[in-house]
Amino acid sequence: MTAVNDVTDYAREGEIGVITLNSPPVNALSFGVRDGLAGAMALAAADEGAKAVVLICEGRTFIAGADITEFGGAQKGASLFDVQEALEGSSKPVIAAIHGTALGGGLEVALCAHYRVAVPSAKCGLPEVALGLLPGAGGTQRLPRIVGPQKALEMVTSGQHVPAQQCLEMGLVDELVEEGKLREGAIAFAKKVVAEGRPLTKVRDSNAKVEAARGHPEIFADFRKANARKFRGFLAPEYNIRCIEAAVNQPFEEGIKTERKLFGELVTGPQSAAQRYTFFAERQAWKVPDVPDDTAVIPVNMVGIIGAGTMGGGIAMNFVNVGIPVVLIEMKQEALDRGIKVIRSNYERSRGAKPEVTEARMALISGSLEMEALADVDLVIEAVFERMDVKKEIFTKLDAICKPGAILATNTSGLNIDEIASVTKRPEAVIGLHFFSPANVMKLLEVVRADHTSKEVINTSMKLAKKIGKIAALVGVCPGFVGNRILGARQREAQKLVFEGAMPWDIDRVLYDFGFPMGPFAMSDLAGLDIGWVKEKSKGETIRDVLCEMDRRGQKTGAGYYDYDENRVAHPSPVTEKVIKDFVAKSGVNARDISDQEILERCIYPMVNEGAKILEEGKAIRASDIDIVWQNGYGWPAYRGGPMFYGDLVGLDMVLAKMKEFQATMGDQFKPSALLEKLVAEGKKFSDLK
Ligand code: T1G
Repeated sequence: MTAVNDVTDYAREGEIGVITLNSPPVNALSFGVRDGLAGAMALAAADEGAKAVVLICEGRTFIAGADITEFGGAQKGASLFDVQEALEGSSKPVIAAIHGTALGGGLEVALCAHYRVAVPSAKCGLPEVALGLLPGAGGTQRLPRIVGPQKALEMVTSGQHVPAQQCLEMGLVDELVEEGKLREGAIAFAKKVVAEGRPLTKVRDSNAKVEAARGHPEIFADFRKANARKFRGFLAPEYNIRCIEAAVNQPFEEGIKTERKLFGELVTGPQSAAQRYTFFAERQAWKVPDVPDDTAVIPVNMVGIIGAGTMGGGIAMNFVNVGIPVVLIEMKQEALDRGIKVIRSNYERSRGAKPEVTEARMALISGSLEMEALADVDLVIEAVFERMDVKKEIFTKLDAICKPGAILATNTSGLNIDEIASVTKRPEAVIGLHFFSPANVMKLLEVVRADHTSKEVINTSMKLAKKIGKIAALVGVCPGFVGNRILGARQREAQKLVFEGAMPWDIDRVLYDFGFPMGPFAMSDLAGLDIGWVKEKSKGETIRDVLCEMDRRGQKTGAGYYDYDENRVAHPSPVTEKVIKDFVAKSGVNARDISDQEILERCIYPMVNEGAKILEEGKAIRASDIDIVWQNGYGWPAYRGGPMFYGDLVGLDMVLAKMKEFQATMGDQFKPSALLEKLVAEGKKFSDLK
């Protein structure tokens, strides 16, 4: 065995040369790995005893892509293309042995081998699109030559990790070997290739599938049309499509040039910078500096949920989905029955639902009208309506009923959890688990740390969040926590802009074009303008009051801020316009023309400023956690990173200048946060904060 470098070694087993990479955590194609591969291939080529070469990785996975941390830095070491040339151009068969996830550049390396074998648990994919990129090492030209253009389009625009069995069926791998016996299986396969004198198949030369698609531009037109809504605002999906088109319409080498040109445009652009930032931000969010990863974890084998309404039901589904039984508590039998019925219909209506799976999950749900039924659960999540007195009453009872060591959690979306905890004798067991509606769908979980919450309870909650498939961020207790607090800043300005002359549909259009799935007024119409509105008490004091008094309560009444046609499509409303103009005129405000740029700045910059205040107060660990909250809970477009990333992008000096300008003309609600002032004074960014 020869150590080529600190992450690569070369050995010979009989007549087979074996290159082994070992570069934790995921054998990413760092310059060290590239150098190692180039060096090992040279050794294998010179090794007369080696009739074939197996490329295998130690650790949890085959190469999981280019080293994302190297992007934007100076290129060092062997180029990936040279490494691929050495593999594909080898005079000896090269077999890639895949376990874990062969992703991005990793799959592109494997596609330069002459054969690929995998264990059944392996997966392959080209997920670069999730980083705002495209497979830049020949993946968009080689993949369609094996799986066909249609499947290649799906794989490069979804970034899906395709299981080994499907890869075998698509021809992406040539053989599945026994689980846990990859090395032996790969060497045996290599010996077979040598013994049978199999050809040095180069994927680049397999043109049949791309040629068959030539003259069928409808493949791409239909694909674009079918995914237009999903890809809206993102550059990378379209660039990936163009590369697959090039694979069909251009010779291989020309296609590679097209791929490199388009890759270059993406990797230097702001969208990929934002999405690469998000990749690391999502991984950082799990890390709590003062709660070491090896902090004790409380076993959670049974969960109690108080309230079987929309939130309670959705929350329950998360736990039974991973096999954790749930006890649902309600006040009345019909409410309990209704709640369980809704859960069942959610399962039955979900895509690809299997009756036996639904039954197994429903069997894990039991209901009771007695809180005492929660005596043995490991975690309770209270999900009842937002009234402090009701929450306190429940937590007082839970404190008496629940076993020692049980976690007492509240799903409140903004009430003071320290106050809730104060009615118990075990405030260290109290934590906020703020799910987002629909709780079985929305990825985000705000884990809210109260003053006395123990590190065990925090670590357990973060680990549990990962187990139920959520993206969690640890936040502190303050009104609205992180997400709703920042939403408040935006909504406040959106409402005020209407008062100053902008129309709801102008504001929605600006935020929709910015990348949000929906603007605040369309969102209000969807939720219903009459949430919290009391007809008897309504005196037309706000525009919303007036609209509700006119029975314009949103989509459900066919009219709200917008008018809705028979297909529920929203249209700017002359009725609402008149209501707003009359209301503004009556209040003596001189309406004015407001530019799209001002609308954007007035809505977004106060969000950045509020985020800075949250960091200042220590209610979030890091700026990127705030961005993770907004991307996964409030529809902030991934290709813009999040409010804090966006603040850094436009320049905190610009944000500060605008906040001061607004403060001077509109008042102290625009007062810049001290942290924002400090960072600008020091010429720093949020991303510089450690
Ligand atoms: N580069 C650098 N670091 C990486 C990495 C990568 N490609 N992938 C993972 N890490 C780090 C990650 O930050 C974390 O670090 C640790 O590894 C474990 O990751 C030319 C341009 C492989 C499915 O997009 O999807 O190839 O936080 O927590 O949940 O065409 O990581 O511990 O310090 O995510 O088990 C394409 C990205 C790159 C795959 C494992 N490849 N990685 O998931 O662990 S672009 C990808 C993943 C490219 C070429 C192009 C996942 C995983 P830390 P983890 P996991």
